[in-house]
Amino acid sequence: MSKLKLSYFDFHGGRAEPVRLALYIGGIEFEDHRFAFPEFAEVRKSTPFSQVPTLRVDGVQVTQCDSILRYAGKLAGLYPVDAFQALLCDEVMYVVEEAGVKLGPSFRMTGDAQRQARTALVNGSMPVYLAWLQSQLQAHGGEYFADNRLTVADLKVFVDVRALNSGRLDHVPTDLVEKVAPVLNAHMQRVAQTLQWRSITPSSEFRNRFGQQRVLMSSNISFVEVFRITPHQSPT
Ligand SMILES: N[C@@H](CCC(=O)N[C@@H](CS)C(=O)NCC(=O)O)C(=O)O
Repeated sequence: MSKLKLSYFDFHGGRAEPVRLALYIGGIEFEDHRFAFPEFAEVRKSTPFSQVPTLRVDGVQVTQCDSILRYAGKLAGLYPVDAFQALLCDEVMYVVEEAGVKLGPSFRMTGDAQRQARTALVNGSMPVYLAWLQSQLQAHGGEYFADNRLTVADLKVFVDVRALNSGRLDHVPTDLVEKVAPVLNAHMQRVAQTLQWRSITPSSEFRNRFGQQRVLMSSNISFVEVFRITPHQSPT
């Protein structure tokens, strides 16, 4: 099996967290290289676009979080084989990614500028994409976004909704999701339960239930870590 090294900030959110969760759920061994924010200046020098996350696969460096997430999903049995279901999965991932891109510049702002930028999103594009996600979920059975089972799309939305609810994002009301798209909060709980179940369930039983094909190997993410929410913000 390939040797994997995932590099990203040491916090439980952002663009690498769904990848960590997918690998964790699938029992795929990987080096979880986390670094503190002040170390980023040095880390970025070794990346092609001065950005993270990056994944090294047998030493070959790969960028772009959704490409990495799809790869992790394939390894973990969390990405649809069916082309149409894969399309639905990709669509959801891209919508969440685009929302993150819109939010990104506000991390480099402070004070009034940040308040204005985020308030504009809260009153503009955020409810639109949250309501769309909710309608997608409902249109495809109400439990998962694609393939009638947990996929990487669910993990991407899970991390996003958890961040919006967390209070870590100044000027984003913690009840925004509940007001605009409450079904996403129920979905978040469902995914959280899956992660909890995974943390206490022997690998063979877990694979039988979730159709995993790979043998469980050790993982360096603990359940406690998965659910810890760090206080500082991501510089996405
Ligand atoms: N298109 C890239 C975007 C990566 C990205 O913007 N990463 C952020 C952290 S979450 C970053 O490194 N920002 C620093 C910068 O752009 O200068 C991806 O999908 O991975």
